[in-house]
Amino acid sequence: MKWTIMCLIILFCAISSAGAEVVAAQGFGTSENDTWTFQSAPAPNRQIWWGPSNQSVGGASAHSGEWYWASWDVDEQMHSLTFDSIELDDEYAYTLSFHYFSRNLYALTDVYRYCLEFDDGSQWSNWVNFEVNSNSWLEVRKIIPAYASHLRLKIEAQYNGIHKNLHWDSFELHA
Ligand SMILES: [Ca+2]
Repeated sequence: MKWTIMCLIILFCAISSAGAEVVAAQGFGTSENDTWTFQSAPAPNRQIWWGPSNQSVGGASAHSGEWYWASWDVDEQMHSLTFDSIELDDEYAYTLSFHYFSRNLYALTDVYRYCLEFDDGSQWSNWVNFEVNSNSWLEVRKIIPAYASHLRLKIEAQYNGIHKNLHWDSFELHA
């Protein structure tokens, strides 16, 4: 009996540690783990701040490491990060997590949202808004449904105002 329980515990630990494997990550630094590539539209711009930063922008500093993706007063143009589609193996259960920091966004006029899609298509329709004024790093954590063949992730921001920010960091897909 004792031996059976011991075996079960060892098996559980093995499964648990396998479940912590990072499949893809992006923390905007120089880590070799930052393998999850993405497209930025427009390209990073330091006048209207949009891009990696290792400095305080609007009261934030990096959630992980020294770097994060910062935005500040991006004005009328839509800004987006589109992460490369990841093909999923149906042997595994996946969880996506990342963190965001928002400040003084305004629900009626601003765009501050992310979209997850689970196919390899090109439509973006499952938009979810961030909170408008977290003033701290909040985690988004999603269990990827079993039917998903791919994971696609896009983030959008459009807001005007020198007291407004929206930042991201610590993107990780676990299997
Ligand atoms: Ca980081």
